[in-house]
Amino acid sequence: MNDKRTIDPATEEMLEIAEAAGISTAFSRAAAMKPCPIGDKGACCKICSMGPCRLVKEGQRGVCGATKETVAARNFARMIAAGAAAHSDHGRDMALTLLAVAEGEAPDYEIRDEKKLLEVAHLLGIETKGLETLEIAKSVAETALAQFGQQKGELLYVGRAPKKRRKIWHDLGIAPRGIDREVVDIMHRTHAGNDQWYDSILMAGLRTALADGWSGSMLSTDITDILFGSPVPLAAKVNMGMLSEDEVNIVVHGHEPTLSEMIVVAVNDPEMIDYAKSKGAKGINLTGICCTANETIMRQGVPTIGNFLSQELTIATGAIELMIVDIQCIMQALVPMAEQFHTHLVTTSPKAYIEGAEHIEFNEHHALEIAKQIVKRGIDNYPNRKKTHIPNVTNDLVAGFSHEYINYALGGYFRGSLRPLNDAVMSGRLRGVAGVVGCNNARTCHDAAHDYITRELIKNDVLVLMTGCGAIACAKFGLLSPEAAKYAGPGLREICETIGIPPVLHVGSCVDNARILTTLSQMATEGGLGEDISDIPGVGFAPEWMSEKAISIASYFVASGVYTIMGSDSPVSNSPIVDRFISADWEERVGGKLEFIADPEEAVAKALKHIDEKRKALGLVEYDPNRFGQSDDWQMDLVMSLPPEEVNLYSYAEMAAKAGKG
Ligand code: BF8
Repeated sequence: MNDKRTIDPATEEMLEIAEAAGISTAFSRAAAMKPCPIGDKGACCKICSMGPCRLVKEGQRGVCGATKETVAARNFARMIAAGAAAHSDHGRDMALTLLAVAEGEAPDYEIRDEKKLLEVAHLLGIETKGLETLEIAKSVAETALAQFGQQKGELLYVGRAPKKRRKIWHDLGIAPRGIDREVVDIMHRTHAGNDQWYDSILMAGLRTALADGWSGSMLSTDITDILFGSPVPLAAKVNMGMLSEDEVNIVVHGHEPTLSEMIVVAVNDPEMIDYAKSKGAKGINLTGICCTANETIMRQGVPTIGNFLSQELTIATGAIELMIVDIQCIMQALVPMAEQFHTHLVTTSPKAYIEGAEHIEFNEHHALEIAKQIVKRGIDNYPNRKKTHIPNVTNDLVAGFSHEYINYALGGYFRGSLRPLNDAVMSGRLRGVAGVVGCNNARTCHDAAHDYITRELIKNDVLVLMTGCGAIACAKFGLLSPEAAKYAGPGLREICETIGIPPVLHVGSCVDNARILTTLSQMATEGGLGEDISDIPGVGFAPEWMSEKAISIASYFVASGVYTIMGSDSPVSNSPIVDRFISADWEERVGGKLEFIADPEEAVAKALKHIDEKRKALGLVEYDPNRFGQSDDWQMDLVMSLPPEEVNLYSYAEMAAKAGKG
């Protein structure tokens, strides 16, 4: 669909500069190294030393006799387990931080959202009467931590799913028992000589994914909100133009807000700012990359300068004094890139060292002290800055749509409710809803599929919720600002203009996909759209996915009843039986299905068809793009009739003259 390597002008500009200087990037390395044609189809088994076995011929079996179905299913299930482990371990660390705060061992943090603390305590079945805030926090942290080690029964947050959905999970035996237990179950099950039926391997995979979505990630989001505040919409900026020419540029990259929130405090410390000035800078400019950026933009308005595939190229600006990383999605290539410039790279997590980077271990007990020590590294590096090239590219967005805020926006403070959202879908003002999430992938044009799919969805009156690098991608093209309502279909546009929201809502980081589950669950129980998530006219997309976390997310969406489309060819295509199993068979059992569709146009067509079929099954009116948008607002009607590129060209007087109102 797109021969370019990126549609982001800042990334394009920096890519040209890097290539002119002969610097290797993910883009050039992807071009130089084709993906393994055996591994990319799930045909390679390397779980024992008799292999690796490559099952490329019809009817071929591995040395142990494993079929291509077993091999493809094992590979896929292990991707789910790795993704679930990453998300959930992040959740565990959030719970440990909450415990440290409750026990007075993390003095630099506090409980910022007491209301959410009480809600979460209630959801976890904790009696709060007569307890002080920190006592409740301790109980919440301990109960959350116990969910990781729970051995039997089912996880408490399973109770947050609609009743019908829970019954499906119980009947199929896939209600998750314990977060760690489900990850270990997959690793054991897929060891050589164990579970050798693709069906049971993949159903266990769904149970593990559910442990991630409905517990590990959901607890992570909840506890993050308790500690750092539930996001509310705020105006912010995105892309590399937010780097500063005359301040110390410090970048936070990774995932855990425990670190980045403390860096925010450190860079605003007057002592630190004075220190920066003593080195010749005008101040300190903090920006973010990847999901740490999503966390800090939605709570603090810290600008985002890039997503996964532009991380290396931000360093090529020559303007970054310090890049601080914690966990996940951090390219090892940052080290050789930083060596070409003056950027100092600091790793901070005991789980994520990178050879060649300085390691300053972060812990919540001495958080601010360590954060200042790290920030000082950046300030000390400012005098080493040489020639810079900062692309003059920025865009505006509104970030911070927690599910609580979506409730509030639609129903008000006292009657926060998704009723208006359900009504809009029922009346056909909205055709449906979609979650568009996930990464960038060097095998496909950077940001292009996110942009295309999201534009097509909103044009067709589908409200889009976004997280992760996808949200950053669409923010770069203005789709996360209220002005983007002009790209929306007439029904969605009216809603956006009435409430003042963008047609694409930024709901957070990848862990925050749990917010989408919560919203869907609430829509299902609100009434009018069936009784289960699988009844809702909705779809999920991960158009440019690359990480194992994305496979876990997609699988928990499917297990929750959502038709989910991932970009790229199928990683299990070596077995048409397994390919069919994760689509048709999963749909028959759990109501959601997973398809890998590399062509974004085909993906959108299938998604809209699915939404229309769900509308029909619910007995809703057929979607008609001409039914809405005929308000008496002449300005709106006129703007609607203009091509998008002309919308901002006219003054009020010119508009009035055009409409005969002058
Ligand atoms: O967790 S979207 S590239 S940054 S995996 Fe990573 Fe993918 Fe970005 Fe966040 Ni999610």
